[in-house]
Amino acid sequence: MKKMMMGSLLSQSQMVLTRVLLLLLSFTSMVRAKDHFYDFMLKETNFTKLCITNSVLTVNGSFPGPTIHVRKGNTAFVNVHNQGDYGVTIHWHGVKQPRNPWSDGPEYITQCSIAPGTNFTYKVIFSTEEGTLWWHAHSDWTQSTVHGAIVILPAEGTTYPFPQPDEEQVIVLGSWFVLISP
Ligand SMILES: [Cu+2]
Repeated sequence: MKKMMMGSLLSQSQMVLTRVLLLLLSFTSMVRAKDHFYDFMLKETNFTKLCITNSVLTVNGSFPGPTIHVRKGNTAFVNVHNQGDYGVTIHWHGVKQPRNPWSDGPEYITQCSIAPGTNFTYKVIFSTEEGTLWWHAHSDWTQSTVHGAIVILPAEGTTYPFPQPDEEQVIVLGSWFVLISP
């Protein structure tokens, strides 16, 4: 009897262990190679350009902000942490995102702004896009400093419809606003 109880206890613990292992395996297979994860920290940062220092809203302290690198058919999860003073959203310019408008980003059209001290994770689905697009804040003047490039390479195993360039360089053009007192 005691032997049987020991045996059933052992098989129960083996079953629990097997379930835990299966759960871990299913979790790791859910994190696909096609998924990319970014953290965007929105915060005020001092920048000096044209001999003038301004405190401007930036992503991860850089201006322009970080470049997102994906392949056609990939998905990017971008967790935006708003450590600034104003509500803000991020728009993924030119990304069609079929049946996923909730991550498009226009403030008060598809979502409320991300309030200071809170965060929001965008699920950015790249379906047919290829080439270089950009992302930008979609809240009043914030887009003047909160923006960056999105580089979308062809799907794995395919190429652009032109010869491979010797080199690629991302250039982001932006404005630097200066307040001039009368
Ligand atoms: Cu736009």
